[in-house]
This record gives sequence, C-alpha cells and structure tokens, in this order.
Amino acid sequence: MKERLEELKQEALNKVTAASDIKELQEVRVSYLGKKGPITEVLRGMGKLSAEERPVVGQLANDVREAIANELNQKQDQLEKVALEKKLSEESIDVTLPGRPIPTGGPHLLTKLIEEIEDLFIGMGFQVAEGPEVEQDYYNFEALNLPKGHPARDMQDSFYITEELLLRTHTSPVQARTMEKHEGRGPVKIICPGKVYRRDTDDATHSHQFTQIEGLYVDKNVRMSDLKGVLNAFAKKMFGQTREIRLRPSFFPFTEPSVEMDISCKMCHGEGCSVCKQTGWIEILGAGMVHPNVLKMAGFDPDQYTGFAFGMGPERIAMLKYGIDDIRHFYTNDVRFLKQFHHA
Ligand code: 2U9
Repeated sequence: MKERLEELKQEALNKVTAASDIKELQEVRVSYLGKKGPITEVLRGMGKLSAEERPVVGQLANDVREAIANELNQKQDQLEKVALEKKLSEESIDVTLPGRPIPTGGPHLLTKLIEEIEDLFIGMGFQVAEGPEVEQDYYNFEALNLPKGHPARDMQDSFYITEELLLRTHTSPVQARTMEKHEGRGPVKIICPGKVYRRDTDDATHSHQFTQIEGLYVDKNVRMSDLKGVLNAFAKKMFGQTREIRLRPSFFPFTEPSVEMDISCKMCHGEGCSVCKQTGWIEILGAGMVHPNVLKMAGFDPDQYTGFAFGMGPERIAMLKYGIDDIRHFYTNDVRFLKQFHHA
C-alpha cells in the first residue's frame, strides 16, 4: 500500500507539472483528490491492515494528499498569474494613439445667421419676440391695415386652414400681438424671427416656406432718421464697415412712408456687375414708419406715438453673403451643402 501511495504521489505530481492550463489542473485535482480518486480507494482498503500499520498508512495517505494539494495550489497560482498577465497584455490600451473622430452635426446655416442678426439687434436694445405659425386672419392681415378684399391678401397666395385661420404669411402678426399686449404704452422694441408660408411654386428664388426677421420700434418721437441709423448700423455690422446704404421710396400697406434699403455692391464697388445687375446696389430689406391705422388698431394713440418697422429675408441675406444661387439648398438638407457652414 505504501508503494501504491508513493506511486500515486509521483504520478499526480508529474501530471501537475505537465498541466498547461487551469482546466487541465482541475481535472488532475478531481481525479486524484476527489471522492472517487485512487487515494480514497487506498484508504478504503485499510480495514485489511494490522492495527500497527493502519496509522502509518493513514498518515502517509494524508501526507501524500497534502503534498499533491500543495503542488496543485502552487501550480494553480502560477497558471492564474500567467493567465492574468496574458489577459492584461492583450487588453493593454495605448492612450497615446490618436482618437477616432466622431461625426457631429451643428446648427443650420439659417439658424446661425438668424442668431447673428438677433445678436446685432439685441446689441441695439431690441428684444426677441415669437408667436404662432398658425395665425388668425385678424393678426396676419386685418391688424396690419390689410382689410378683407385687399389685393395683397389674395386667397391664392396664402395657406388657409379655415376662413379665419391660416399659416402666417409674414412675422408681422407677432408685432401686432406684442403691441396689443402693451395696451397703448411704449416703448415696444422687438425683432421677430420665424418661419412664414406662401402659396408659391418652389424654384431657385421661391419657397413655399421661408424665414423672416422683422423689427419694430414704437415710442414717443421715433423718427425716420432713427430707422436710418439702426439700419445703417445693421448693414455695416452684417456686411462690412465699407458698405454704404441707400433708401428708395416703396409701398407696404402697414408702413407710411415706406422704403426699400439697398447696400453698395461689394463685387464692383458701385461700378455695376452681374451680382448687382449693373446698378451698383443690392436690395436687402423693406422698411418704413408704422402706418397710423396699424398703431390705432393695436391700441396706440398715433398722435402720441410713432414707430418704425422693417422686414428682411435671412435666405436672401445668406445667398448674397455666401454666393448661394438656389433657395432650395436651405431646405433639401444635402450635407455637402450644410457642412460648408459647419465649423466646430
Ligand atoms: C407691424 C407694423 C409694421 C414690417 C415690414 C417690410 C417692410 C418688408 C419684407 C422684406 C422681404 C419681408 O422677407 S421679406 O419678404 N418685409 O419689406 N416688413 S415693413 O412692418 C410692420 C410689421 C408689423 C405691427
């Protein structure tokens, strides 16, 4: 029996030495130290031994067991260490490698331009006002000196929802609503950016939906020269200090007198070229002194209060500023177009 135990010990230790991974080692542990293993088998046969031999063989069996278990544990530690080192080396990260760029979006060119224009006017004391895109006929037309039957409110030109509701055709109803809220007391000094809708067939210069920024300043003693000063400051900040402005007489139902503002052409410095259609000037916006009827309808006394208003199309401004030749580029969202105006 002693020889058998020594033999088993040697056999087990050889297998421990030969084991190359933890799984193999576990198999050795189960087969030699498990309940059905050969050492347990030897111990079962101890009943046949004499009383003197029994404790000696028992002690030896325990020593063999312990020796195998020690060897197994040591080998296990060693294999675990090797496995951990392998895993760590495989998973090591080189933090000095350059990162992979993640594509990011950004605000739309029009959004950025509108915010830029807002900032310019905020710098001159204006506040930003917004209102609904589905508007009442009253605020969109009636309150702006466009009574029912007026040629400028042709049903063909507007998206009507019901007889009294439509998609706003300009942002002017926001000014009308804001004035009404002031209950006849100035000052009202606001700019109103937003989407507007017209029943147009889309082409290079027309879109059924586009954006506007309109401004309104109503107070005592607001004069045409205030309008000219504000618009001149805006044009120079937006297009460059060397640009000149000029006002030409025009007509809008909601302003009297009305003007259109041009800026001098950057391309030809007033000489005449294709950009300015040989005139040396480029039309930028419309403006005027708020019509007394509009003041009255919004609850302001036209004998005490005067005001100026203006309106512009951010698409047109962007097209001039960046040489964009088709208004549809703003709305078809081709990323090759959009990306050109996206600087992180
Ligand atoms: C109130 C009183 C007056 C707003 C004005 C214009 C002139 C104008 C167009 C230019 C090109 C809009 O983008 S565009 O299509 N606008 O020329 N808008 S004065 O006048 C108002 C508005 C509200 C209560």
